[in-house]
Amino acid sequence: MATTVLFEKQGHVGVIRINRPEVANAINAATGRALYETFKQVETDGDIRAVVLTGAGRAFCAGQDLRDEEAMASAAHLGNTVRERYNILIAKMQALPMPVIAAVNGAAAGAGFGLALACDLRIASADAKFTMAFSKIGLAPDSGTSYFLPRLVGVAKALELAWTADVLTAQQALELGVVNQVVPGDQLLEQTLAFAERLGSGPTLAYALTKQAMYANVTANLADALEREAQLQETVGGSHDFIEGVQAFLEKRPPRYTGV
Ligand code: LHQ
Repeated sequence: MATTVLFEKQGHVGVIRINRPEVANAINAATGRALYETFKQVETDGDIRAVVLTGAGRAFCAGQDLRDEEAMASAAHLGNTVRERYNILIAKMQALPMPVIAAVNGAAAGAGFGLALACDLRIASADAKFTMAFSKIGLAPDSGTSYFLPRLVGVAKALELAWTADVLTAQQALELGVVNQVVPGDQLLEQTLAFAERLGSGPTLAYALTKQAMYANVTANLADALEREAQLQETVGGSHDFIEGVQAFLEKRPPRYTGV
Protein backbone atom coordinates (compact mmCIF):
# COMPACT_ATOMS: atom_id res chain seq x y z
CA MET A 1 0.00 0.00 0.00
CA ALA A 2 1.29 3.51 -0.81
CA THR A 3 2.59 5.52 2.11
CA THR A 4 0.22 8.44 1.61
CA VAL A 5 -1.54 7.01 4.65
CA LEU A 6 0.44 5.69 7.60
CA PHE A 7 -0.95 3.32 10.16
CA GLU A 8 0.41 2.17 13.49
CA LYS A 9 -0.94 0.60 16.63
CA GLN A 10 -0.17 2.09 20.01
CA GLY A 11 -1.49 -0.51 22.42
CA HIS A 12 -5.19 -0.84 21.59
CA VAL A 13 -5.31 2.47 19.70
CA GLY A 14 -5.01 2.55 15.90
CA VAL A 15 -3.35 5.74 14.66
CA ILE A 16 -4.06 6.73 11.06
CA ARG A 17 -2.01 9.57 9.59
CA ILE A 18 -2.64 11.20 6.23
CA ASN A 19 0.84 11.61 4.84
CA ARG A 20 1.12 14.11 2.00
CA PRO A 21 2.53 17.05 3.96
CA GLU A 22 3.88 18.72 0.80
CA VAL A 23 0.27 19.41 -0.31
CA ALA A 24 -1.29 19.96 3.12
CA ASN A 25 -2.45 16.30 3.06
CA ALA A 26 -4.79 16.90 0.14
CA ILE A 27 -6.56 13.76 -0.98
CA ASN A 28 -5.91 12.25 -4.40
CA ALA A 29 -7.22 8.91 -5.66
CA ALA A 30 -4.45 6.83 -4.03
CA THR A 31 -4.84 8.59 -0.68
CA GLY A 32 -8.63 8.18 -0.72
CA ARG A 33 -8.24 4.47 -1.45
CA ALA A 34 -5.54 4.02 1.19
CA LEU A 35 -7.66 5.79 3.80
CA TYR A 36 -10.64 3.61 3.00
CA GLU A 37 -8.55 0.42 3.13
CA THR A 38 -6.99 1.46 6.43
CA PHE A 39 -10.36 2.11 8.06
CA LYS A 40 -11.55 -1.24 6.68
CA GLN A 41 -8.53 -2.94 8.20
CA VAL A 42 -9.29 -1.28 11.55
CA GLU A 43 -12.87 -2.57 11.36
CA THR A 44 -11.73 -6.18 11.20
CA ASP A 45 -8.87 -5.91 13.69
CA GLY A 46 -10.41 -7.23 16.89
CA ASP A 47 -7.60 -5.72 18.94
CA ILE A 48 -8.25 -2.03 18.19
CA ARG A 49 -10.48 -0.31 20.74
CA ALA A 50 -10.15 3.33 19.65
CA VAL A 51 -8.88 5.15 16.56
CA VAL A 52 -7.06 8.44 16.08
CA LEU A 53 -7.00 10.22 12.70
CA THR A 54 -4.39 12.92 12.16
CA GLY A 55 -2.23 14.54 9.50
CA ALA A 56 1.52 14.64 8.88
CA GLY A 57 3.27 17.99 8.97
CA ARG A 58 1.52 21.34 9.39
CA ALA A 59 -1.97 20.49 8.06
CA PHE A 60 -4.66 18.04 9.04
CA CYS A 61 -6.15 17.72 5.56
CA ALA A 62 -6.77 20.27 2.78
CA GLY A 63 -9.58 18.18 1.27
CA GLN A 64 -9.72 17.26 -2.38
CA ASP A 65 -6.39 17.49 -4.20
CA LEU A 66 -7.10 20.35 -6.59
CA ARG A 67 -4.30 19.16 -8.89
CA ASP A 68 -6.06 15.83 -9.39
CA GLU A 69 -7.32 16.63 -12.88
CA GLU A 70 -9.16 13.38 -13.45
CA ALA A 71 -11.41 13.85 -10.43
CA MET A 72 -12.46 17.24 -11.73
CA ALA A 73 -12.50 16.55 -15.47
CA SER A 74 -16.27 16.99 -15.69
CA ALA A 75 -19.33 17.44 -13.50
CA ALA A 76 -19.94 13.69 -13.72
CA HIS A 77 -16.37 12.96 -12.61
CA LEU A 78 -16.88 15.30 -9.68
CA GLY A 79 -20.06 13.52 -8.57
CA ASN A 80 -18.40 10.14 -8.90
CA THR A 81 -15.35 11.28 -6.97
CA VAL A 82 -17.58 12.42 -4.15
CA ARG A 83 -19.40 9.08 -4.16
CA GLU A 84 -16.47 6.76 -4.68
CA ARG A 85 -13.72 8.57 -2.76
CA TYR A 86 -15.46 10.36 0.08
CA ASN A 87 -18.94 8.98 0.68
CA ILE A 88 -17.77 5.42 1.18
CA LEU A 89 -15.02 6.63 3.48
CA ILE A 90 -17.33 8.74 5.64
CA ALA A 91 -19.81 5.84 5.85
CA LYS A 92 -17.03 3.44 6.85
CA MET A 93 -15.78 5.79 9.58
CA GLN A 94 -19.27 6.22 10.99
CA ALA A 95 -19.94 2.50 10.97
CA LEU A 96 -16.88 1.67 13.08
CA PRO A 97 -18.01 0.50 16.50
CA MET A 98 -15.12 2.06 18.42
CA PRO A 99 -14.54 5.76 19.23
CA VAL A 100 -12.83 7.60 16.38
CA ILE A 101 -11.04 10.78 17.40
CA ALA A 102 -9.60 13.41 15.08
CA ALA A 103 -6.34 14.92 16.32
CA VAL A 104 -6.59 18.09 14.25
CA ASN A 105 -3.00 19.27 13.96
CA GLY A 106 -3.50 22.10 11.46
CA ALA A 107 -5.78 23.19 8.60
CA ALA A 108 -8.89 21.13 7.95
CA ALA A 109 -10.44 22.39 4.73
CA GLY A 110 -13.30 21.23 2.51
CA ALA A 111 -13.45 17.46 2.51
CA GLY A 112 -10.68 17.58 5.14
CA PHE A 113 -13.11 19.39 7.44
CA GLY A 114 -15.59 16.65 6.51
CA LEU A 115 -13.18 13.93 7.62
CA ALA A 116 -12.69 15.67 10.97
CA LEU A 117 -16.47 15.99 11.37
CA ALA A 118 -17.00 12.33 10.51
CA CYS A 119 -14.88 11.40 13.52
CA ASP A 120 -16.84 11.06 16.76
CA LEU A 121 -14.74 13.57 18.69
CA ARG A 122 -12.22 16.23 17.74
CA ILE A 123 -9.21 17.39 19.71
CA ALA A 124 -7.50 20.35 18.08
CA SER A 125 -4.08 21.85 18.46
CA ALA A 126 -4.18 25.55 19.33
CA ASP A 127 -3.07 26.42 15.79
CA ALA A 128 -5.63 24.24 14.00
CA LYS A 129 -8.06 25.97 11.65
CA PHE A 130 -11.24 24.91 9.93
CA THR A 131 -12.83 26.11 6.71
CA MET A 132 -15.74 25.08 4.52
CA ALA A 133 -13.48 25.84 1.57
CA PHE A 134 -15.98 24.54 -0.98
CA SER A 135 -17.65 27.86 -1.79
CA LYS A 136 -14.28 29.51 -2.40
CA ILE A 137 -13.95 27.35 -5.49
CA GLY A 138 -17.62 27.58 -6.44
CA LEU A 139 -18.72 24.27 -4.94
CA ALA A 140 -21.41 23.24 -2.49
CA PRO A 141 -20.63 21.20 0.65
CA ASP A 142 -19.79 17.52 0.43
CA SER A 143 -18.10 14.79 2.50
CA GLY A 144 -20.86 14.90 5.08
CA THR A 145 -20.23 18.52 6.07
CA SER A 146 -23.83 19.58 5.40
CA TYR A 147 -24.94 16.68 7.62
CA PHE A 148 -22.55 16.98 10.55
CA LEU A 149 -21.94 20.70 10.80
CA PRO A 150 -25.55 21.90 11.30
CA ARG A 151 -25.97 19.19 13.95
CA LEU A 152 -23.06 20.68 15.87
CA VAL A 153 -23.58 24.41 15.35
CA GLY A 154 -27.16 24.84 14.08
CA VAL A 155 -28.32 25.57 10.55
CA ALA A 156 -27.75 29.35 10.53
CA LYS A 157 -24.12 29.12 11.67
CA ALA A 158 -23.44 26.20 9.33
CA LEU A 159 -24.85 28.22 6.44
CA GLU A 160 -22.72 31.21 7.39
CA LEU A 161 -19.59 29.06 7.52
CA ALA A 162 -20.44 27.37 4.21
CA TRP A 163 -21.34 30.57 2.36
CA THR A 164 -18.41 32.65 3.61
CA ALA A 165 -15.79 29.87 3.89
CA ASP A 166 -14.47 31.98 6.77
CA VAL A 167 -11.73 30.30 8.74
CA LEU A 168 -12.53 29.17 12.27
CA THR A 169 -9.66 29.26 14.72
CA ALA A 170 -9.32 26.36 17.15
CA GLN A 171 -10.67 28.57 19.93
CA GLN A 172 -13.71 29.59 17.87
CA ALA A 173 -14.29 25.95 16.94
CA LEU A 174 -14.22 25.09 20.64
CA GLU A 175 -16.72 27.81 21.50
CA LEU A 176 -19.05 26.58 18.75
CA GLY A 177 -18.82 22.95 19.83
CA VAL A 178 -17.06 21.88 16.64
CA VAL A 179 -14.13 20.55 18.68
CA ASN A 180 -14.17 18.91 22.10
CA GLN A 181 -10.82 20.21 23.35
CA VAL A 182 -8.00 22.51 22.32
CA VAL A 183 -4.50 21.61 23.47
CA PRO A 184 -1.01 23.02 22.81
CA GLY A 185 0.34 21.80 19.46
CA ASP A 186 3.30 19.98 20.96
CA GLN A 187 0.97 17.96 23.21
CA LEU A 188 -1.71 17.14 20.64
CA LEU A 189 -0.82 13.57 19.82
CA GLU A 190 0.16 12.65 23.35
CA GLN A 191 -3.07 14.04 24.82
CA THR A 192 -5.26 12.57 22.09
CA LEU A 193 -3.64 9.18 22.51
CA ALA A 194 -4.11 9.35 26.28
CA PHE A 195 -7.79 10.12 25.76
CA ALA A 196 -8.14 7.37 23.14
CA GLU A 197 -6.47 4.90 25.50
CA ARG A 198 -8.84 5.94 28.26
CA LEU A 199 -11.83 5.27 26.02
CA GLY A 200 -10.20 2.08 24.77
CA SER A 201 -9.99 0.73 28.30
CA GLY A 202 -13.72 1.31 28.85
CA PRO A 203 -16.63 -1.08 28.29
CA THR A 204 -16.28 -0.88 24.53
CA LEU A 205 -19.37 -2.92 23.69
CA ALA A 206 -21.42 -0.40 25.68
CA TYR A 207 -19.50 2.40 23.92
CA ALA A 208 -20.31 0.92 20.49
CA LEU A 209 -24.00 0.78 21.34
CA THR A 210 -23.79 4.30 22.77
CA LYS A 211 -22.44 5.50 19.44
CA GLN A 212 -25.21 3.70 17.57
CA ALA A 213 -27.85 5.22 19.82
CA MET A 214 -26.54 8.78 19.62
CA TYR A 215 -26.24 8.89 15.84
CA ALA A 216 -29.52 7.09 15.19
CA ASN A 217 -31.55 8.93 17.80
CA VAL A 218 -30.47 12.42 16.82
CA THR A 219 -33.03 12.19 14.01
CA ALA A 220 -35.50 9.73 15.61
CA ASN A 221 -38.80 10.50 17.28
CA LEU A 222 -38.99 9.98 21.04
CA ALA A 223 -40.87 6.68 20.93
CA ASP A 224 -38.34 5.14 18.51
CA ALA A 225 -35.44 6.56 20.49
CA LEU A 226 -36.73 5.08 23.75
CA GLU A 227 -37.32 1.69 22.15
CA ARG A 228 -33.85 1.71 20.56
CA GLU A 229 -32.36 2.40 23.99
CA ALA A 230 -34.29 -0.53 25.47
CA GLN A 231 -33.01 -2.85 22.74
CA LEU A 232 -29.42 -1.71 23.11
CA GLN A 233 -29.63 -2.15 26.87
CA GLU A 234 -30.91 -5.66 26.33
CA THR A 235 -27.84 -6.39 24.20
CA VAL A 236 -25.26 -4.85 26.50
CA GLY A 237 -26.97 -6.25 29.57
CA GLY A 238 -25.67 -9.68 28.54
CA SER A 239 -22.04 -8.58 28.46
CA HIS A 240 -19.16 -9.54 30.71
CA ASP A 241 -18.35 -5.83 31.11
CA PHE A 242 -21.76 -5.13 32.64
CA ILE A 243 -21.31 -7.87 35.23
CA GLU A 244 -17.73 -6.70 35.86
CA GLY A 245 -18.79 -3.04 36.15
CA VAL A 246 -21.41 -3.77 38.80
CA GLN A 247 -19.11 -6.18 40.63
CA ALA A 248 -16.27 -3.63 40.67
CA PHE A 249 -18.62 -0.96 42.04
CA LEU A 250 -19.81 -3.24 44.83
CA GLU A 251 -16.25 -4.30 45.65
CA LYS A 252 -15.06 -0.66 45.55
CA ARG A 253 -12.31 -1.37 42.97
CA PRO A 254 -11.59 -0.17 39.41
CA PRO A 255 -13.31 -2.31 36.75
CA ARG A 256 -11.28 -4.47 34.33
CA TYR A 257 -13.13 -4.18 31.05
CA THR A 258 -12.48 -6.51 28.13
CA GLY A 259 -14.96 -5.19 25.58
CA VAL A 260 -17.17 -8.27 25.55
C1 LHQ B 1 -3.02 21.85 -2.03
C2 LHQ B 1 -4.32 21.87 -1.52
C3 LHQ B 1 -5.31 21.16 -2.21
C4 LHQ B 1 -3.70 20.53 -3.75
C5 LHQ B 1 -3.10 23.03 -0.21
N1 LHQ B 1 -4.96 20.51 -3.33
N2 LHQ B 1 -2.71 21.20 -3.15
C6 LHQ B 1 -14.63 16.74 -3.62
C7 LHQ B 1 -14.64 16.01 -4.86
C8 LHQ B 1 -14.22 16.48 -6.09
C9 LHQ B 1 -13.78 17.67 -6.38
C10 LHQ B 1 -13.69 18.79 -5.59
O1 LHQ B 1 -13.83 18.87 -4.23
C11 LHQ B 1 -14.25 17.99 -3.36
C12 LHQ B 1 -14.30 18.44 -1.97
C13 LHQ B 1 -13.27 19.45 -1.50
O2 LHQ B 1 -12.52 19.15 -0.65
S1 LHQ B 1 -13.32 21.00 -2.19
C14 LHQ B 1 -12.17 21.89 -1.25
C15 LHQ B 1 -10.74 21.62 -1.64
N3 LHQ B 1 -9.83 22.25 -0.73
C16 LHQ B 1 -9.54 23.56 -0.77
O3 LHQ B 1 -10.05 24.32 -1.55
C17 LHQ B 1 -8.51 24.03 0.21
C18 LHQ B 1 -7.35 24.68 -0.51
N4 LHQ B 1 -6.27 24.96 0.40
C19 LHQ B 1 -6.27 25.95 1.31
O4 LHQ B 1 -7.20 26.70 1.44
C20 LHQ B 1 -5.05 26.12 2.12
O5 LHQ B 1 -3.97 25.52 1.46
C21 LHQ B 1 -5.17 25.49 3.53
C22 LHQ B 1 -6.14 26.34 4.37
C23 LHQ B 1 -5.63 24.04 3.49
C24 LHQ B 1 -3.78 25.50 4.22
O6 LHQ B 1 -3.23 26.79 4.13
P1 LHQ B 1 -1.70 27.02 4.50
O7 LHQ B 1 -1.40 26.43 5.82
O8 LHQ B 1 -1.43 28.48 4.32
O9 LHQ B 1 -0.87 26.17 3.43
P2 LHQ B 1 -0.64 26.46 1.88
O10 LHQ B 1 -1.82 27.11 1.28
O11 LHQ B 1 0.67 27.18 1.72
O12 LHQ B 1 -0.51 24.99 1.29
C25 LHQ B 1 0.70 24.22 1.40
C26 LHQ B 1 0.88 23.49 0.08
O13 LHQ B 1 -0.22 22.59 -0.09
C27 LHQ B 1 0.84 24.41 -1.13
O14 LHQ B 1 1.73 23.88 -2.08
P3 LHQ B 1 2.96 24.80 -2.64
O15 LHQ B 1 3.64 23.93 -3.64
O16 LHQ B 1 2.35 26.03 -3.19
O17 LHQ B 1 3.79 25.08 -1.42
C28 LHQ B 1 -0.57 24.28 -1.64
O18 LHQ B 1 -0.70 24.52 -3.02
C29 LHQ B 1 -0.86 22.83 -1.33
N5 LHQ B 1 -2.30 22.58 -1.18
N6 LHQ B 1 -4.34 22.62 -0.39
N7 LHQ B 1 -6.57 21.09 -1.79
